[in-house]
Amino acid sequence: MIGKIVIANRGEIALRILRACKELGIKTVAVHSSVDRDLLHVRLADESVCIGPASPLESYLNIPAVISAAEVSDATAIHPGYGFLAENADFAERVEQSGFTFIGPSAETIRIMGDKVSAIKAMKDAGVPCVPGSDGPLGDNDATNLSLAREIGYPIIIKAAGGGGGRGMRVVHSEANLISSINLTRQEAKAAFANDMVYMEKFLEHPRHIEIQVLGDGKGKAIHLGERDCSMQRRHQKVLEEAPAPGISQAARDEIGATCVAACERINYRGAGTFEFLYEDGRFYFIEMNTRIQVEHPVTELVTGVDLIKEQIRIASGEPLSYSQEDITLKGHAIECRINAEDPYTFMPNPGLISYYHAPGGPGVRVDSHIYSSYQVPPNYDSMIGKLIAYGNSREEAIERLHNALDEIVIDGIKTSIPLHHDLVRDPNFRQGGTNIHYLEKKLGMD
Ligand code: MV4
Repeated sequence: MIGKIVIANRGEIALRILRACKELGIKTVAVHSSVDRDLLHVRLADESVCIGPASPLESYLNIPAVISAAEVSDATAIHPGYGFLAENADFAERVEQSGFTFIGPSAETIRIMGDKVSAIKAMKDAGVPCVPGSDGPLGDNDATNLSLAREIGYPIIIKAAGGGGGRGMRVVHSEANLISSINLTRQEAKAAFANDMVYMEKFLEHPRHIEIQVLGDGKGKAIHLGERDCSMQRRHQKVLEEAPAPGISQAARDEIGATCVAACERINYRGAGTFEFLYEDGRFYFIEMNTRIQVEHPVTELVTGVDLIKEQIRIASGEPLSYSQEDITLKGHAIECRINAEDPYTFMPNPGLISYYHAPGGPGVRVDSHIYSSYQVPPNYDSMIGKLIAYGNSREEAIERLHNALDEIVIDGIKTSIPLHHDLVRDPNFRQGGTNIHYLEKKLGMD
């Protein structure tokens, strides 16, 4: 087993990784920016190294600084968390070249999934259902592109191969706008991602966003841990996630899960991963694969009983998976609210001093957060300051526990998204379950 891990992240996920390391008896090194000296995990880690100033480019994204911290502390592995360097193939490569273990997939896998055209090709070849589309990059022959779009049928969507997560895409409703939209998306993609490759898909108008969690051992064995419904979002920022997804039958879960497992086994996938699907009219359509641990991983942990961070570390240590597919059964229901330091309705970031914090509790309540009374939320990073996760034997019980926990939690001094969550848990359409990706923006009057 790995002996000492550099936690190359901050905030709640750094604390989550630290807790997993402590359970496994692994020593920890916190690397942090100058404004992050007082983070909870920095205080709790065995060692800490300041790797640069507040600016993320000079600290958490500074590859030589992170690798140097591993060298000076004599660590053996690096956990990237999510965001920052987590899906940077060059980082994974340099970590391994420097003699450390990258806790995640191979650099090659990260590179394939980072290019959405090659990710879709790999998954289509492995039998994963994809959105009808161009089956590869668009060329520059206008007549060919026009006839392709006509075959697929409008509306269609043009996406950048280097994009993902909502960046670099454009919907086209009629033939008149196709060529200009392709050209515009190509130009933007070239500027934003230094890659002007674009592709075409049928635009699905009212899908849900459902994703499958997988674990692979890197030696041809993989399992899935069911799905999460992440449809409650605004401007591509997830607001609330749940597992399992309302209305998905065990047969449908088994089928799409087995398809994802077969794809992972075929590419010798190593570590934790997520297959993102659009789900519409009872069918799954693959759009992207994430090669990291995700923010919303706790809902899967609560319904499966699997500690995903400990599994990531075991896999990186070369151990076999702790579970076979038959060991994975879903029990109960879990819902996560992302708590951001922001105005609940304008979503404007609102960093500052947390003058007082009181944590909620009781059966089925989990809080993944690094905040404490007198913690100063810095303005330099993502505004998420924690996650409140409720578990129950049924979805109804999870909602009631979430509602009580939202009543109990107190975060004074800054604005947070808690009032929005309070509104959502009482929303009849949310309580019904199965709302699509447009629901929240419609509710908030954004269109
Ligand atoms: C789509 C789509 C409809 N049809 N692709 C947005 C984020 C990126 N991961 C893919 N996205 C979408 N791709 C086709 N063919 C609608 C979206 C989309 C979306 C997807 C997931 C969650 C939220 C979303 C919000 C707007 C659009």
